[in-house]
Amino acid sequence: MSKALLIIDLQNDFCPGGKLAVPGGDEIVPVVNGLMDKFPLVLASKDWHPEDSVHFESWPLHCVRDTEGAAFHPGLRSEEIDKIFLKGTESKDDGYSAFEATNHDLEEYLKEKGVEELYLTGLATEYCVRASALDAVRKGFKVNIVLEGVRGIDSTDVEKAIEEMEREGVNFVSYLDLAE
Ligand code: VGL
Ligand code: ZN
Repeated sequence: MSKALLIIDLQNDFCPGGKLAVPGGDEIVPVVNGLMDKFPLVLASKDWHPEDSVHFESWPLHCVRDTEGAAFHPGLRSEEIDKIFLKGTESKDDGYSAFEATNHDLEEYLKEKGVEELYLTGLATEYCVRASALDAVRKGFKVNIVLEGVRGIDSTDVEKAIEEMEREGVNFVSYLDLAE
């Protein structure tokens, strides 16, 4: 059984100084970097919006495709990433889940690679991490979220999202359990 690390939207606009900053978003970079060598496959999603997206009726302008804000955090060892999945790419969709990527089909790709278990990290816990984790369990993958490797926007919403994900069968693990 193969495992993969999936890094959700660790992009400049979600880090302090960015257009839709997640508090402490950059603090997960060393955690994610430290996990990369423990997985045979390292995957990442990018929020990748067109400027005219309906998404910006609900959110400040962020992660516009091909802009600096949509680039990975400069501290991320992005050269270790095997494949990048672009989501939220259409004017009419939000694309919160990595399974909504349009440049590659994530589910198909994981099946091709024989991946049955995912370890999720990234931003933001109650939006794109949540949506990706719930999609993954519903598609039959075993899903673990690395607690130190995620950050959210609002602590009440994060708590609710964690309860919901636990109910749906998402497993929560500590970075320390994976470090040995
Ligand atoms: C996200 C809000 C808007 C996320 C993306 O990556 O969690 N959140 N777009
Ligand atoms: Zn977005």
